[in-house]
Amino acid sequence: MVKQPDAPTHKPVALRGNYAEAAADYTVTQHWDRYTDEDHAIWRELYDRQMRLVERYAAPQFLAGARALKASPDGIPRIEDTNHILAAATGWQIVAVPGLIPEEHFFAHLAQRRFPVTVWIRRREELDYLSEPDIFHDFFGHVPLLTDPVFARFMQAYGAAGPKAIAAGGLKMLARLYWYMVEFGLIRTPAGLRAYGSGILSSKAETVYSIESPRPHRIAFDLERVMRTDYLIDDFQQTYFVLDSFEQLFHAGYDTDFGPLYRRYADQPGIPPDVVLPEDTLIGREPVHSSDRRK
Ligand code: HBI
Ligand code: FE
Repeated sequence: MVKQPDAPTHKPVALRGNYAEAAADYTVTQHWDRYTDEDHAIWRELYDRQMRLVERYAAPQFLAGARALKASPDGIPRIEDTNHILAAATGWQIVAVPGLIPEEHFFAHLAQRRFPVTVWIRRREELDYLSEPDIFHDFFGHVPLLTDPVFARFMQAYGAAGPKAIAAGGLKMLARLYWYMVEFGLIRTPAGLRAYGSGILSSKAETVYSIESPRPHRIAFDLERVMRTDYLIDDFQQTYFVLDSFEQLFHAGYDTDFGPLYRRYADQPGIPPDVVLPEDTLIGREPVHSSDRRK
């Protein structure tokens, strides 16, 4: 028997969702009444253990958002129930999708302040890790920060940057920005380093690892550095980039013309994910005091 070749993209060969009933923009009906008792039990288990961890490890803006959403301790949330809270906070909406959707559609939703949330939930054997986003990752991990006005504006600007990146051959570089700053971002707070990335905060083990472990590099955010750095999709990150504030991320994303960056770096090999460069500013794990924030 021959070994199946690797998929040509970073996406799994076969996606799990049911795309047959999706509309042209890839949205679907959630069909909340079709979730089983086991589906809701898996949600509760994930929710309980993760809520306890984020109290200690998550950025205050994430926690505030999770509380404002009353993010469904009893079972899988109904997507429509959240939309009036999000709409009042930042004008965002969430829409149901079957799973990963093509980049151009993903960008179009974000640019219109709609966050695509996968409808299915992982199986019990996959409680700790799965390679595709499910509703726990998308809803618990991503939606709370959409209540933060500054982060929400960054997400919209990110979506709006998509078509130009595709046209300029810069998709890989733009995707790195999402990976490091939306999925795996850390932020400095007066109480110490905290996580806000959804890939971190929807994972029990990586929530602790990202903040406590001495192993990964933690490097002060620099837009160009992030957009040049390759990433690992199936292991804990070897490098996390650290923000001073969401304003810093918003301004980097919004005020920068990515065109020259794409032209300079799109055809160059990426910086390996475990490398520290001489110009990097390393961030320690100790609490940050306001007097030494910008050394
Ligand atoms: N689709 N549902 C969904 N969720 C994602 O996070 C996602 C996607 N499609 C494309 C994509 N992410 C990435 O390629 C972009 O961040 C670049
Ligand atoms: Fe995600």
